[in-house]
Parts: sequence; structure tokens; C-alpha cells
Amino acid sequence: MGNIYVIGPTGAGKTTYLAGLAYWPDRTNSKFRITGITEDAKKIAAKAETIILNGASLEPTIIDGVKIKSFYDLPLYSFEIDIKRQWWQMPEKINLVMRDYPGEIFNELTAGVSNPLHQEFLDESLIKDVVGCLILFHKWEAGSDLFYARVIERFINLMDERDRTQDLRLAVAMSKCERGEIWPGRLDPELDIFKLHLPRTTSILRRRIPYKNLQFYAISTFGVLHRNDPRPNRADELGSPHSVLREPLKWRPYGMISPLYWLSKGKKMGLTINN
Ligand SMILES: Nc1nc2c(ncn2[C@@H]2O[C@H](COP(=O)(O)OP(=O)(O)OP(=O)(O)O)[C@@H](O)[C@H]2O)c(=O)[nH]1
Ligand SMILES: [Mg+2]
Repeated sequence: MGNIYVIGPTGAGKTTYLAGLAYWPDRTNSKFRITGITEDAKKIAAKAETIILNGASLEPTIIDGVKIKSFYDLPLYSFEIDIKRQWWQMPEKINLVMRDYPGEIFNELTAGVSNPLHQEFLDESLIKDVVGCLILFHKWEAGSDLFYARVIERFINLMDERDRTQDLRLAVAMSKCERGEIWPGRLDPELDIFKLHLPRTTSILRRRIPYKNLQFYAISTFGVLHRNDPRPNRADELGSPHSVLREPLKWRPYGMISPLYWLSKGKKMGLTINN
């Protein structure tokens, strides 16, 4: 079982993604069954109902110094994902231990980390029992590339210092990919989202991370309304940075499992079971 941490700047959708996993719809036609193992995983599943279905606005994950004094105070999510396959195939399972990082740590990387607690968090994300990181980005507009490139460069420097550049897997994903401008790019995210909109960030990653340890993904925890109706399943409240599901009963998250499969197993999930 490998530990996987979800990192990325503030507002990238990390907590929502974890809540989505915890609250995975138990539909008969879903190819996955996700079971929360730890207390925290069960707690967030209960919360996810309000987060995902009723649009309760999600607070940014912060280190407030009172509740979270050390890395070990961060909630620990452990999930078991069963992949339903055809009857003649061996059943497959992914066991995950995940932590939800506050984005502020990632943001701070550009300026250099001065807060010792932040440093502890970064160190923990690079210890040997972490097999991989899911890095979520959500901005693709001009200007974001420079910021992401700087952050990623610093993060890879830290990997280097801790001797992890050769064995830590990085799944780099564009989140909220149901957005019309990037939705068509989801089929080949490296080329049509990352190289196109974040060329500098992509080239640093490709240059410094071994080919086999780096994959690009597009994820949408919200998803679109239907396979044949690619309107985002999202209702934006005017003037609010928060988005909520437009039609909760049609919740079809996109691309959430494949990066986890790759991060934990080091091979891609078969095309037939792609979600
Ligand atoms: N459109 C859309 N919005 C999303 C999606 N996932 C999350 N969001 C919204 O993005 C905002 C930020 O999400 P969070 O999950 O709090 O982001 P975070 O990465 O945990 O942020 P920090 O805790 O500050 O680091 C919320 O308003 C979410 O509703 C998605 O798939 N699509
Ligand atoms: Mg958060």
C-alpha cells in the first residue's frame, strides 16, 4: 500500500476531490466501489453530501496553529477502491492512504518556505513511504504558467535534496476540466492542456522527472451532465468563487481514478475500465 498525497495551490479542488472519492456514488453501473477505511474518510464522506450535493461552500484548508500543530494533525484518509471487471478477469484493488494538503504551503514555495510547520509538511510529502503525489492545478489562463513553473521548480529542487527525483511518481492534473475551454483537451491532456496552456511548467517537469514517473491528467470532480451532453454539471453563484453541482442526481465525475491507479501501480489503467 502506498501513500499518496494530494498537493497543489489554494483553490485547486483538492479537498473537493477527496470528498468526491469518499462519497463515490454506489451505482450499479459504476466501475469502481470505494470504501472509506479511516474515521476521517468516513467523516468526510458524510460532509461530502453537503459539499457536493447541497453546495455548502467549502472552507480553504488552512493550518490554523490551534487545531493543526503538526503534520500528524492533518486528517488521514484511507480508501479501498475495488475495480469491477468482467467475470473472466481477476478483480483488482487499490489501497490508498491520502492526505489533504493545505494549498498555502504550495503557494508559499515561490517565495521560499519560512514557516517551520510548512517545512515539516513538505518534508513529510517526500519521505520514502510516499509513492507518489497527485498535483492539482486549476488555472490555465495566461500568467498562470509562470507561477506554476516557479512552484514546480522549487518542489523538484526539494525532491532532489531528498533524493526522490528518481522514484517519486508525479501525476499532474488539470482539475475542473469540465470547463468548456479545456474540456476538449481532456483526451490528450499533456498535449492539449499542459503543453498548450502551461508550456514552461510542462517542459520543466519533462526535463527533470524521469519519463516513467510522470503522467498528465484531466480531472473533474463535478463532471458534465451526460456523455452526450457535455454541458458542465456546475452552477456558479454570481459573485462567489464557489461552484456547486447543477444536477446532483446526474453526478458523473470525470477521470478521478486513473491517476490514482497509475500512482499506486506504476502502470496505466486498461482502456476498458477508464472512468
Ligand atoms: N467547476 C468546478 N469547481 C470545482 C471542482 N472541484 C472543486 N471545485 C470548486 O473549487 C473551489 C475550491 O475547492 P477546494 O476543494 O476547497 O480547493 P483546495 O484545493 O482544497 O483549496 P485549499 O484548501 O485552499 O488548498 C470550491 O469552490 C469548489 O466547489 C470541479 O470539478 N469543477
Ligand atoms: Mg482544501
